[in-house]
Amino acid sequence: MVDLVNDINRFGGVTLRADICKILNIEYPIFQGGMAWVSTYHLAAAVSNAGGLGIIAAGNADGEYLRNQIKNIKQLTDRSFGVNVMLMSPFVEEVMRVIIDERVPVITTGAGNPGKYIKALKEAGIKIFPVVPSVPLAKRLEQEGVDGVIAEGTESGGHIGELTTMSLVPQVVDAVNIPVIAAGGIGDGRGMLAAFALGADGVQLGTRFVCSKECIVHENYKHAIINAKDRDAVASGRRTGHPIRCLRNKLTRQFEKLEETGGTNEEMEELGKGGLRKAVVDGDVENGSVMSGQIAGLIKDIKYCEKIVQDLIHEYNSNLVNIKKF
Ligand code: TUI
Repeated sequence: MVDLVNDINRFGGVTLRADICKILNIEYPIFQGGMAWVSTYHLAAAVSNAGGLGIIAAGNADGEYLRNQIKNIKQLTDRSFGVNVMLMSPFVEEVMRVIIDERVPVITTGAGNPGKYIKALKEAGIKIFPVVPSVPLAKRLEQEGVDGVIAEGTESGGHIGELTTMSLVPQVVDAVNIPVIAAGGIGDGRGMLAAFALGADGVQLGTRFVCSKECIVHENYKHAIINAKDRDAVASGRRTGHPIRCLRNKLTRQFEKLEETGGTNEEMEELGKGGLRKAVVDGDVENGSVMSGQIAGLIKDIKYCEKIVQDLIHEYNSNLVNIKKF
């Protein structure tokens, strides 16, 4: 049974909504996106300590890397935290074993269907929140027993689906009876409020948390986001079936050229190889993959996670009272 809270809906009636804070033992319904190479224990611990759900990304790393990350986060926080599993990783099986072994409280998944791992995770008492880019996958995973879904719109950074957050979230909310977390294009309290207006029970933010003091990405990466304008986060490789949204640079222009000249999927893959590491670790924001959501243009500063979370809540509440009634 999920915990429910009463909410007065727009017709004056009572709507039952999931209380994600109670379910996950967190203070605010704010997830930090699990971003490969970016979401290390430093960032995740800071977000959890600020009252949100900090999430370590396993990315393409192996089980030993993840075990070490989990050990470190446990030194920095007593609060709940999560791990994001990138389902295309060659190490997914061992990563799942470490998650079960270490009794991680909650996992999120991305870039695939986590169906075959659900039973073992549930038996270990681990809560599962997969990212879904569509209604059918949300419904299917609800039937398979996940605890909630993250409806992620194409505004997000990194690997993306087709639908926008505005279209996807209310359709998923209507299709399932489990908590829905909205992701994609949310960077401040107004975005959070909009997500709740669409029926979401929580929000997930990635790009906003990249520009935090605690995030370990190279300073060049953070400044590339801060300097980005509204149309600078572009999607490459839609034709391959695995589109990736990054800030426009030499690499995205090479992708564009390859797409125009009919390059193969293998050529696209080869071009992208190692690109995220190049940007995150080396700070090469011209030749690397500077994964970022469309909301980059809104982000203008580097703040502590505590401040990011507090500002979100303050902006949410102040905008809530300013919204016009008809
Ligand atoms: O996973 C993400 N975003 C990511 S993963 C990633 S890792 C990486 N990629 C390239 C180079 C280096 C590292 C970067 N960004 N977001 C969650 C997400 N999941 N977006 C879309 C999906 C998704 C897509 C299809 C989820 C499920 C799905 O299901 C297909 C199926 O099998 O039914």
